[in-house]
Amino acid sequence: MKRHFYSIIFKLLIIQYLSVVCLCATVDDFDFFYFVQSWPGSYCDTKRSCCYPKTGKPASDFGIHGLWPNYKDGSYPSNCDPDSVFDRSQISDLKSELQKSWPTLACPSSEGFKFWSHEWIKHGTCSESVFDQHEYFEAGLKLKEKFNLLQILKNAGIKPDDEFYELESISDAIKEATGFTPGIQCNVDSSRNSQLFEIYLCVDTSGTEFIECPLLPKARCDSSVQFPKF
Ligand code: U2P
Repeated sequence: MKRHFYSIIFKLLIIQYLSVVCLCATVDDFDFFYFVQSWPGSYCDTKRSCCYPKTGKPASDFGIHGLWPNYKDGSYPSNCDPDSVFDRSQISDLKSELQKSWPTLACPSSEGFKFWSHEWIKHGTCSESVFDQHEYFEAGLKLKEKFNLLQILKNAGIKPDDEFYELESISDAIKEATGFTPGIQCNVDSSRNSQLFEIYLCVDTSGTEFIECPLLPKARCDSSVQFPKF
């Protein structure tokens, strides 16, 4: 009788353990998000150039590139749900905000749905434990509103005026204003100048709170970088 009792308790403990493991596996399927914003001037003045969206030239401001689930070891999941389709009707209420804050500069000129579809399918589907498609784009828009990166840089005397600025002073200005160390990526313009291209901030797995990055992307920037006009 006693043996039977212990066997039931043992089985219950196993079931409880397995349910905790399964829950963790579905909730914690990545470690943090990179929230990445691009400078349009640096996208456009490269050899490849760019195409303004059908709505016209975007504002002279950083635009969202993506909200990317990442692992602490630097790798990242992608294209996580082969059954997920991008449904543009689900974000029709966000369309004008997305066109303003998450614009596309890829050619040929478009409304933006192709870019948003790519970001959802490649990255968003890896955060389906947190966000559905609408919530994913809404989260990106809300994160952008929390910090005005361009204003932060301007306040530190760093302006998109084709001048060169120390990479360290760009990073320090953002750290000072946001409390978090940014990742900075550069690209090169058609004259091979290293220029400020993308700013990475990290966000917790709920997709709402900025955090210190567990890992910064490796900067491929010169120590002094150009901040092109746009
Ligand atoms: O850096 C070039 C492209 O690689 C993808 N990328 C990079 C780092 C990372 O942590 N996650 C990631 O996805 C981006 O691809 P995209 O989303 O543009 O297809 C980035 O542009």
